[in-house]
Amino acid sequence: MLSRMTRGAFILLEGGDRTGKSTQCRRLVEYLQGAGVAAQHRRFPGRYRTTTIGKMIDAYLAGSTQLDDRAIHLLFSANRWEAVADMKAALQKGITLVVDRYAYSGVAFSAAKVSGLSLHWCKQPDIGLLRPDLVCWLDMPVDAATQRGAFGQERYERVDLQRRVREYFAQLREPDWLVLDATQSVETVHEAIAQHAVDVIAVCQHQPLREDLWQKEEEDNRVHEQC
Ligand code: NYM
Ligand code: MG
Repeated sequence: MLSRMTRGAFILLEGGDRTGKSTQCRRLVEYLQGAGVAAQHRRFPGRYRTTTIGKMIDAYLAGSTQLDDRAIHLLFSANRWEAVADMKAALQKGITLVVDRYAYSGVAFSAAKVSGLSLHWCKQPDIGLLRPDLVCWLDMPVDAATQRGAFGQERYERVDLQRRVREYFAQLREPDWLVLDATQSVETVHEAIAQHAVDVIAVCQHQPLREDLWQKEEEDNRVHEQC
């Protein structure tokens, strides 16, 4: 009998700093594995930090190097592009990827800087990347996030910037995002994410991978410009 290959789902958790993304990613991977679903945790710039690009990002975030805002933006994007082959291979093997941050963080953080990079400019290098099957936005007021442990130690962990990051996430939000009140308990947030994740895993297992992040929007813009 021919067995049909099934693919894993690309589940993304996004949000500002200290909103609980890492905790929720770990909880979700544990839950899925416990339910017999092959699942792995990935994070940006995280796991891909071992690359030359990843190390440049690390040095920048730690404050030990300075870079032009555009240059660091492109490095974050390049760090996603260099991970695509590995992510696709895992998904095609049937492994569900639970990913901590992605291109939405890339755009929201760069656009939030005082240098005023436009949303449009920031999106360009990530157009055509793998598109997540589910985006969970862990949202909470910045004042509550800053009260959580160790806030302020890294570049970008400033209240004014985080407020603008939150506004940009709101602008990037698409209708199918799962928006979560991240001030709720770990368990409450986890249950909502887990329920949606299970549904999405079932729905997308026979669908092709989507390699068209922000592509439709870009094409619509072009048509609009030609009119
Ligand atoms: N960050 C993360 C960006 O500025 N652009 C990106 O593309 C990504 C993926 O890195 N403050 C920022 C957001 C965070 C910082 O991430 C480090 P984390 O998940 O807080 O370690
Ligand atoms: Mg952080």
